[in-house]
Amino acid sequence: MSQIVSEALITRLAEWGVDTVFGIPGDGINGIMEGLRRHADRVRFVLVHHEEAAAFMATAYAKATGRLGVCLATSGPGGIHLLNGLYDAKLDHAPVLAITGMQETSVLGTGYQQEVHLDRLFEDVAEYNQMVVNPSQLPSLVDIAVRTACARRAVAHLTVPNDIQVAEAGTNPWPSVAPAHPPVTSSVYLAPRPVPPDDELRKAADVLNRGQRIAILAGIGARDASAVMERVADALAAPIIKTLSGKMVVPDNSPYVTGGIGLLGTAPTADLIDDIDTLLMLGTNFPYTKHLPEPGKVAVVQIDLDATRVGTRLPTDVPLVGDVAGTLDALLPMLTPRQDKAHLKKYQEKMRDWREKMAALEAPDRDPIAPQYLAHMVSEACSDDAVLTCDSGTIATWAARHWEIRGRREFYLSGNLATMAPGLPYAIGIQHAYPGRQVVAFIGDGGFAMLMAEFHTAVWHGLPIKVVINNNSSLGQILWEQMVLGYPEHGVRFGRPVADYAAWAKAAGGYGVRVEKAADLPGALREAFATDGPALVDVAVDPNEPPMPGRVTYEQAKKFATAFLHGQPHKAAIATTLFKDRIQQLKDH
Ligand SMILES: Cc1ncc(C[n+]2csc(CCOP(=O)(O)OP(=O)(O)O)c2C)c(N)n1
Ligand SMILES: [Mg+2]
Repeated sequence: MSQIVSEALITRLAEWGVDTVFGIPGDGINGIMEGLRRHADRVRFVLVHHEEAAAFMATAYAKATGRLGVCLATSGPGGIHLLNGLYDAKLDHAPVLAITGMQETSVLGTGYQQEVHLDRLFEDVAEYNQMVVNPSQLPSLVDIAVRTACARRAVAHLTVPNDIQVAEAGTNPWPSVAPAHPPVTSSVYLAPRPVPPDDELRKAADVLNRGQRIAILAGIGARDASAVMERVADALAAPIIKTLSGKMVVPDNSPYVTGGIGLLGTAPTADLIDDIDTLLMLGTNFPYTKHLPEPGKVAVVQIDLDATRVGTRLPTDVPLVGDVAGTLDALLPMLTPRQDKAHLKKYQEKMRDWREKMAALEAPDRDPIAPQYLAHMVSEACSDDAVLTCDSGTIATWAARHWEIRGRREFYLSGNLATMAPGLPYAIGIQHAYPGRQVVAFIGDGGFAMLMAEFHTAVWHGLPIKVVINNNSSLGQILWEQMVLGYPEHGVRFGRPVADYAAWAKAAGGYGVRVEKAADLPGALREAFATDGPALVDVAVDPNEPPMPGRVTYEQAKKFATAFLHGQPHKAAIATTLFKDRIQQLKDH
């Protein structure tokens, strides 16, 4: 039996090392599904419930493994559903290939059923974006698409019309008129690991050696550089600040770490940013420039693999384009180790205070359950090599501050798109990549409700993910954002009756439990985490617990008060929470 084009597509992906494709079939990709069926021994198809989730799974797979993630959707609506997940990949630089179907070539342009020109729709999201119109374009277009996705750490998109999918592989139905021949290509890609030349390193070393009060700002681009980064921090007596996406790059209990930056960051980081004269930026494109030092106030050395990112956020004195670990290895011997560690010690003291303050907020005796306590207990329940996935929302603040990076733990969320709902599909994608590892989704009730059907996906694929819902019955993050603008909350609390997510977990064939009392939480988590299959713990937390910035500004407090004056509902409960924290803080001093 001769091969169809879809087989050429799938077997070439297998040659690239692709073993998993997440997606949903449809009449626009029946040929591709046949290709997958014929080669199921090499590439497994993971059926899911929503294409958006398939794209999130491919993105998480790519983020966690560093290898290509692949998702598949039918023509028209299926492809449209992929978009949000693909933008997540684009903005967080995850290499992802999206494959979609297209109407038969004979009807294109006739307004045929489901005729959506996905190649045009994906123009903005995809770095490489092609419709296959001739069988002889494969496998070359697969090679170019995959290589582009890997090299640019971006989204590539191939859309294949129905008739081409089932045409005989390698044939060309048309007479060739130009002196052209399809190129014969290879399924090869080698990641560059550049290290800047000595004279550039020397310039960076000079700036760093001159610095009196230095900080390191590390992003996810520094994830393989953790050991050498700590040695550099030691030599320069420089505390390390971590972006949220870069939370996993250095353990939270490292003596150098001052935790996160920005609204969900720590007070010591905010103080440090005000204090420094020199900033060493490593593998980060942290976008909230308001939380960085005033432009021109500090000397900046920035190391990034991507030349387009160096100098993007702050005026940069010494740009270094290179692999972060390799560049730091080469830079370290040029640095003069400090004898005076006072600057570092000052922030180690501040971090001791901050950790005590966070521990006080994790108090188990609060009722309703404090989200900080929940995040802390999840951290306690997780193994030292657990992977935590998280959603956008207040949930990200709780995870940033109260879920500890230690051992080989990893942490993933939608960093730059900051979309709701990736946590659950991320966990599924990562559990596929690492079957033996503990993978926990710590997510909001709003985010969970968006893609909750994927819990069922986890059950029938036998993926033992654990899902913990920080259930405040609201779009908590937005509630607090509205108040910080001085506006009373509006349209952010979910109505009654409260949905029973534990019942849904059970109905989907998994384990589910609802927790409403703090005393029940440790046992419930222990039992759920000990379950062989997928388990869900739905925890009712205090909806009136604000994710306070590390350092509250006068302006923020004033706006909060304005919202109160203008009719903020639940004033009493919110005031009690704020007041309780204040008392706790006073007690600490
Ligand atoms: C797809 C999408 N819609 C809306 C938003 C705006 N948004 C950001 S966080 C948030 C609330 C999320 O609610 P939930 O998942 O319950 O988390 P919580 O903030 O309550 O912890 C919203 C609506 C978004 N980021 N993404
Ligand atoms: Mg919520």
